[in-house]
Amino acid sequence: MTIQTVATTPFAGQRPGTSGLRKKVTEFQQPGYLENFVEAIFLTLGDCAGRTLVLGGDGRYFNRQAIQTILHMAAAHGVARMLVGRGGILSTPAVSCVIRKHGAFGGIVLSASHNPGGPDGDFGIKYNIGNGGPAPEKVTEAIFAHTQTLTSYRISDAPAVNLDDIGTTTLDGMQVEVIDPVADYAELMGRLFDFGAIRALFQRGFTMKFDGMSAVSGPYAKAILEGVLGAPAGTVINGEPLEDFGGHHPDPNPVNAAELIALMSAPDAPDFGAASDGDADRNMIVGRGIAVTPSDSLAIIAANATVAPGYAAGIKGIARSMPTSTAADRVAQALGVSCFETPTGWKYFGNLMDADMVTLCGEESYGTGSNHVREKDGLWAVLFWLNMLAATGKSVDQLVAEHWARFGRNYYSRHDYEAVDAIAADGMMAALRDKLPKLVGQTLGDYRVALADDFVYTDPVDGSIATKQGVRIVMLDGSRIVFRLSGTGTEGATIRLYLERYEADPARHNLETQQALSGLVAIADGVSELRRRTGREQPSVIT
Ligand code: VG1
Ligand code: CO
Repeated sequence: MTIQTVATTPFAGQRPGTSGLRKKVTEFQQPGYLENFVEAIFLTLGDCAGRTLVLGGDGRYFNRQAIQTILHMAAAHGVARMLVGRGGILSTPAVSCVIRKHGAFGGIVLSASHNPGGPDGDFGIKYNIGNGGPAPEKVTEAIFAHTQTLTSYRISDAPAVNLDDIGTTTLDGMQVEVIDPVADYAELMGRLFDFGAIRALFQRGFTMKFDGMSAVSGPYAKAILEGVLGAPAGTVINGEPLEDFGGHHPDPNPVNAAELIALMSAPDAPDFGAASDGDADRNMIVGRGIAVTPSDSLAIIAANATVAPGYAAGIKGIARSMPTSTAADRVAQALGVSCFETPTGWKYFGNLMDADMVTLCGEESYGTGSNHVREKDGLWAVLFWLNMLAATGKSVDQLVAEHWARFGRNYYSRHDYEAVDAIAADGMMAALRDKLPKLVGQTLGDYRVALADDFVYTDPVDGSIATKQGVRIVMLDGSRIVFRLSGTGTEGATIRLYLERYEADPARHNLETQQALSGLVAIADGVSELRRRTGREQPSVIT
């Protein structure tokens, strides 16, 4: 044995946020920083003898180095077996899939997801539990508590493990199995969707572009779309994972995926466009000249779910994060199934899926998924859309227009104010919370306030309670304004303002979104004093 015990002191600020610990790469490069957090994970897990863990990341800068550190610490903590993606690569949904398929005890995902990468970018780490999903708050809080008190970490000083060839080696008695990062995931997709119908669609000349944004979805999309489904070579663009994402900001929205949006608006646009994020759990769906909002995408998938073989028996229920539009609620009602409203972050969906209360889940932040794994899943959503297009013979814009005609349209937008002064942002939220009791019954612009609160969630399965999950102002007609502070940013504070307005009348389904929401935007600024308090005239990003 070559296990070293290294003395260390706690770092402040290692509390996991919405989706794990995310910091600047430079912060992670401090000696002991990553090691402390990983030690805290192992202290939380306890005895690891006989256990299997899964390990992989989105390939961003620092990924390879972090994988080696974690392997050497896992060996020092007596883990029996580690399943690692070749080259240290595994998308977030693939980690979830591999944990479940191989009955692993849990897994570690290295990603800062949609945050930029490279030496000056961000890095992240999170722990997933045995159901394949992000650790619930009681686990992340236990990890955080350990980060504040630990005094040493344990690590093997054996040489680095070869990660580039599939096969099994040992590291201080621990088995390291390097696996194909795509195989298990691709096999699962083949069981959920009608690959025959999608293959036939491509054979008929259907055209598509999938933008991997030089992040981890590329290898998955190439293997499945161009490989298994026979889409022409070149269907996947920016398909090589790069350590700095080729300078892309791998967040699939119309602002960051401008290249794809331009392609889809050109006269010779392909039939279908899609993009994914850094760790491949997000998706953007684009038709000719139309980007589908993630909230609508969830609702449309729910309404058409039975076209996919994996969902032919119908869905049990839907869950959406609180700020996500209520479009899915209308579908759930029509289907006679339950719809749950959870706090932001995929970890809140896990219990509902484990208890078989919901099949589909979604977030307005370009996240959609189902109980096939316990993470949101970008390529899964793209395949679902392909399956719908193949089964109905309709175009994206036709499916969207017909959905609105049947259920009405939920105009929806999110305004982000990034890297705002943290004290100003906290001050704004505190002042808003103080105002809430007085808002109910007031008339604001064209609206009457029906409900104003700070969202509290009681998990229906284990009764755990999450407080302060976002200030919401709900109008009598169901229109909503929601304010939250981001839990994934690494600079100052990011204020997210979510806006929603329902329109039943098909004659008014083609308004420009920002125009349709301008009344709510004015009310939001009036109530929060956002502009005055932050000194920002405009959001940094509108999606
Ligand atoms: C954001 C999104 C949230 C998502 C989270 C992780 O969190 O709003 O819906 O679950 O990112 O997504 P926040 O706290 O910054 O609003 V990912 O693709 O970065 O794992
Ligand atoms: Co992501």
